[in-house]
Amino acid sequence: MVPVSLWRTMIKTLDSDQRAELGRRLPDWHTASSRDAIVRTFKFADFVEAFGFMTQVALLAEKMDHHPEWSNVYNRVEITLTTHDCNGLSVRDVTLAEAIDKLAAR
Ligand code: HBI
Repeated sequence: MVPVSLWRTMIKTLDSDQRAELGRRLPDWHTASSRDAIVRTFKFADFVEAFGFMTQVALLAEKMDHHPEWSNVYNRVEITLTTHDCNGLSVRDVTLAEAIDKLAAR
């Protein structure tokens, strides 16, 4: 068993091959301008739809132990993903972004 303190330091930022793949794997996301992160804005019919989506993402994030930075204004939800444990984009962000895309497509 790897201790949790060590596990957290084992996560690495994406390499250049993985970054080159981002456009294909996550076409609806863009990279943030000021930091190593990805961003997507979701728009829903109304606040209840937006908040329902956020509730689903929150449960998923807790299950994955990987959490979004986000903001909500009425029917819009902006999600930023980055990994604090490695101070940049990691596979955890890509995995969570793909799972969020699936939720949004339902
Ligand atoms: N969420 N976005 C994000 N980045 C992290 O590094 C992270 C997280 N959720 C939990 C988590 N790390 C744990 O590994 C601890 O660092 C709390």
